[in-house]
Amino acid sequence: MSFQLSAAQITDYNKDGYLVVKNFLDANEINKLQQIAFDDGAMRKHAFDLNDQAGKKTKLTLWYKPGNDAYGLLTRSDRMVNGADSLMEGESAVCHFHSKLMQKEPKVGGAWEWHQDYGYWYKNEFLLPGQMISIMIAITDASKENGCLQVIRGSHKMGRVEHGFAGEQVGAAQRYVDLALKTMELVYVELKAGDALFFHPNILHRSEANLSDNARWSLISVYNRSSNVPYNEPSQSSTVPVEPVPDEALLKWKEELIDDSANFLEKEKDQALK
Ligand SMILES: O=C(O)CCC(=O)C(=O)O
Repeated sequence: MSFQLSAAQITDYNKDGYLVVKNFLDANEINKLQQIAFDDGAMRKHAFDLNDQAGKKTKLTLWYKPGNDAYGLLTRSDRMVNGADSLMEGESAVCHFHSKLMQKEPKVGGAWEWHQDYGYWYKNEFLLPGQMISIMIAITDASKENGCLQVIRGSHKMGRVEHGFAGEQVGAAQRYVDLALKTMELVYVELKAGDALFFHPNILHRSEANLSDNARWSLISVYNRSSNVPYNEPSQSSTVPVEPVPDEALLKWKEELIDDSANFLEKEKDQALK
């Protein structure tokens, strides 16, 4: 039987704006993903740096079309697609907006300023944030020391907060972050490699620079419902239904290497970073 979130997990997500699923990938799956990711020429070729406010660089590679490579097979796996389907509002087909390989290198990996992902996607003119979701897979352990994600529990219920620019990133109005922190809990989401974090587009989150000796890598896949059409987004992927594959595909299928057919985002020619 394929992966299903429990009613209690769905209730927690709706209450908190995020949900951690431990051991979402088993040891063999995460080993395989690590081996591929750490030595992936296409990921390196298409990686770009994003400066935080302090000028520290955080490296990422972003693509739109999930294929038959290891990342695509994971993104299209029943457990990811069913998980997204159970947590997003609405009923139309689950589509893949984009995925990012986040490469926060030891000592140099920059911070992410406080923001809601919908602070970016609002500008793409998606109208229904509840019909979107991000799933982060920890490829390495993520801890306080190497700059794990921090969330403000329940802040997705505030709705969209005003965003301005913060370095090359988009940042939420600090006044609203400060007010949220008066009553809502700040949570450091520490993850083990293979754990998954589901998070709502309106949850306020950030991460600190990685000043440790250990890299922090993760894959973040974003899903959208086919009926939530963006009116200012050049990529077409977010309204194309995902073709799901069984969870076993990542280990058992003969996968291809990711290549340019994934439709990588090139920072120079595209301003919409997320
Ligand atoms: O992984 C991180 O450190 C931050 C990522 C993030 O905030 C995002 O992708 O929206």
